[in-house]
Amino acid sequence: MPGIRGPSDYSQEPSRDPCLKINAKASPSFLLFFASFLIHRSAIDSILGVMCYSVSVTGLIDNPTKLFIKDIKSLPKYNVTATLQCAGNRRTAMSKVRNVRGVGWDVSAIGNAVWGGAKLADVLELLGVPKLTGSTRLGGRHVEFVSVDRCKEENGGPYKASIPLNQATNPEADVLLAYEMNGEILNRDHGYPLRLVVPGVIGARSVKWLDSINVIAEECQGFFMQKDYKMFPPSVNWDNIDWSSRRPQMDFPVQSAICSLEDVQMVKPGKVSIKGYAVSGGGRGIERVDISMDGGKSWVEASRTQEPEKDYISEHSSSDKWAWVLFEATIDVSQSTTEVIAKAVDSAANVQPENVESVWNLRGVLNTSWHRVLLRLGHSNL
Ligand SMILES: Nc1nc2c(c(=O)[nH]1)N[C@H]1C(S)=C(S)[C@@H](COP(=O)(O)O)O[C@H]1N2
Ligand SMILES: [Mo]
Repeated sequence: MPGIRGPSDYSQEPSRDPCLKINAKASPSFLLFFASFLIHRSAIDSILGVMCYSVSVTGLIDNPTKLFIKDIKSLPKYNVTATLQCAGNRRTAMSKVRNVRGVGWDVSAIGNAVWGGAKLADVLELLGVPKLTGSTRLGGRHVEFVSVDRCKEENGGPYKASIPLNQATNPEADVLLAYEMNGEILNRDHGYPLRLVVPGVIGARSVKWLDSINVIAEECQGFFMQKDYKMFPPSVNWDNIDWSSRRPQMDFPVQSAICSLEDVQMVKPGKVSIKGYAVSGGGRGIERVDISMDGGKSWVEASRTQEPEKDYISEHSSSDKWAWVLFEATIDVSQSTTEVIAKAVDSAANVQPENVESVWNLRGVLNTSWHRVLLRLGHSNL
């Protein structure tokens, strides 16, 4: 799979917290990227842990309280199929234009799963905050999620993020306090025992290992909201950056990537199958994916594909609201073909930008430029 170039024991990944045992294997197939994590934790561990665990809900609400997993599980359970995408997905291609800071992700800092849990809107309603509320009586307008993991960017404090209260209390936004992933208990890598899942929004806001939920007046002042994950124009550099001039990135833009070919890929002239994913943020589904072999002068439309027995790209018209769409096209590679390009269009007719230069930014986030894979022609008798 392109983007997973390191060994599957993750020894070349960023350093891990000691609590996180290696319990995952990289899948040989990108389609199974998220679905293939293996749970090695014992059942007893999970039962004991989950009985003691609670999340405190505090701040500008009338009834601050502590919620246990049983309280959260007593609310209606929803299964939401949603793609989590790191804002740094496809950063490596951006760093080829000019240096950027951040983990060198290729096209695989993304995954799709069925998340099971309670809707945050139901949890807040249980505590007296009605659905579709913009502001509480005490002036709360944002909901902050604080985790148990400590990070150096917060000077040893916890990882945290917030979303607006009107999104948190909107049942249609499908924001979940998730305790399951793909029908299994959430594993530690993905936030056991409880994580936030904010569909359609960059992964950084889906806080894992929840410790507390605070209803606050202003958006969260944490590092990853205020000093990271903001979209700057190409003119901003580390000398003239003013973090306070931009708002935290929330929804992600329309994105697609070819996953069946390496960049650069040796191919023989003839029929070549192109497969990949396309997804857009903010609840916008994918309208279509176009493929070009002549630098964008002409395009053919790819078709949607579906993994057998997966319900996320069903016939249902809204199944791609939060989930990726897998696409496939067969192209005819001739001696003159040098590059294959994919670009997606979302339901609001937003299109991926043509060049990475136009979206370059110093943190290397949101590289949604046309995905280009270089081909190197081999001979049929090789
Ligand atoms: N507590 C906590 N939550 C977190 C993070 C973190 O470092 N700590 N990383 C965030 C980022 S940047 C991303 S992209 C997603 C990744 O989710 P995953 O590990 O389930 O793929 O988790 C988010 N939630
Ligand atoms: Mo991320």
